[in-house]
Amino acid sequence: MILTESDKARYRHVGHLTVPGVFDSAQTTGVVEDIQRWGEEFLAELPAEQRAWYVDGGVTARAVLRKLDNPHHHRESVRRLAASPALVALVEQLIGSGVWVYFSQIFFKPPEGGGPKPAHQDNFYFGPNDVEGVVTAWIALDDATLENGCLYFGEGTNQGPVYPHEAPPGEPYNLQLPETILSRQPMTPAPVMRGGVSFHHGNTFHQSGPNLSIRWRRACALHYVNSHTFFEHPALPYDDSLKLRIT
Ligand SMILES: O=C(O)CCC(=O)C(=O)O
Repeated sequence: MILTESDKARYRHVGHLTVPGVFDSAQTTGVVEDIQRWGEEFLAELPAEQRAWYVDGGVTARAVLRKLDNPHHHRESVRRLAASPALVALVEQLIGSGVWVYFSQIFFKPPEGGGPKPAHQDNFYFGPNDVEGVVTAWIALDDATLENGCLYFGEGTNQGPVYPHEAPPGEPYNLQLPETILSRQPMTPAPVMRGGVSFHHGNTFHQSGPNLSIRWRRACALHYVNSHTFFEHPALPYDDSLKLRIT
C-alpha cells in the first residue's frame, strides 16, 4: 500500500493518519477469536494483585479484561498481523525501513462499561532515544465509533515536546497528561472501521472514550520503531528481549 505525499504531509503535520481497509474480515475475525481465547485463559490464571492492572473496572457484571501486553510475543495470529506486507509497507513509509515491534497491546474495551483511556503520549511511556523513530499502528478489530470509544487525537501535538505525566494514586500504569496541559488542547475524534489502521506519532496526545454501546471495541496496538530507535528512559518496565525484528 502506497501513501500519497499528502498522506505523509498530513501525518507529519497533525501527528496521526487513518488508512482504511488494510486487513480483511477473515484476518480480523481470526485475531479476535484467538485473543478472546487467550483473554479467558489469562483471566483464569491472573493473580489477585495484578487484577487492577488488567481488568476493566467499569464492567460490574463479570470481570472482563481491559488489555493484554505483548500479543506479538505470545500469539502467532498477532505476529502475522505485525509482519503483513501491507502494514509493514505503511509503517516503513512513516518511520523508515528496517522496523521492529518493540511493544504491543490488545485493548478489549468491552461493551456496556469498557472504561476510557486518559490522554497520554506514548513517548512518555517509552522514552525513546529518537522521538521520530516510533509509530503506533492501532488496528481496529471492530468498528471504533464515538459510541463505543474510538481514539481522540490532539492535532499537531506531535510537533511539541513530551510532557511529564502523572498517575492517580494506586494506578502506576495509568500515566496521563496533567489537566493544566490538556485544558489548552482540543481533542478530535478519529473513528476507524474494522480492518482499518490508525497510525500515530509517539508524541501525539491521544485518549479514548468509554464504551457506552452494546458492541465490542477491540484493537491491537503495535508499537514499531526503526532500526536506530530504542526505549532509552522508559517510564514503565518494558522487556527489550521481546523486541521482534520485522524487516
Ligand atoms: O485503544 C485505546 O483505548 C488506547 C490506545 C492507546 O493508547 C495506544 O494505542 O497507544
